[in-house]
Amino acid sequence: MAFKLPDLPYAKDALEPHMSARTLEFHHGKHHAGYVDKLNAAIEGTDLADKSLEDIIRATENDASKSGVFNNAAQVWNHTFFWNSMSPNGGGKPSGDIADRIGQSFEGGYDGFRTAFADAAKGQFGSGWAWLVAKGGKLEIRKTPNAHTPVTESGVTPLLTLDVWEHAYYLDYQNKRPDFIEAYLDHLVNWDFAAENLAKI
Ligand code: MN3
Repeated sequence: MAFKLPDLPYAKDALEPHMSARTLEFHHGKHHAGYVDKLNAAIEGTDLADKSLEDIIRATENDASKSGVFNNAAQVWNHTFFWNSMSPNGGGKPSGDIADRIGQSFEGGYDGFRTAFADAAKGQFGSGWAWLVAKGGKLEIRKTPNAHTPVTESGVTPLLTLDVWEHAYYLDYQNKRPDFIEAYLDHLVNWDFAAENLAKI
């Protein structure tokens, strides 16, 4: 069964002015759609065709002969997770259980989290992703290059992500990745989604 491009969880202009409808037209409608199409073409007629997206990602991560499948499958997963990591009502500090966990996990509490997340997002050289993940009851930060994803890391549950490929911010912020990261943290980050992911563990 072929994978489908999921709808955005909000209108294309719902994240303006922090992320433009034009960015989402390209990023969701062209980039994410392209990963879905290439994944479907790559797995058609193979023994991966009836596997879940997560199983395809895990099965191909360390197989150089399947890097095309891995890259497209992981990018499909990462982008769907990224759209849900943002909300028109997002941004700012979390509350409730996730706020408590951040307080327990990062020196300096929310400010410590914010610095660590922004540093990971800024420090990812070239294309990649910054993540908030849960591991063994604590929250941690990850950065991953290109399509790589903590989905394959044992005992780790992704809670939030930020796409730091240039295609995520170039139309709105040009080369100013730090401004994009600030906008995500101040206005877009979806703590309700992070809380849902944490509650499923
Ligand atoms: Mn992207």
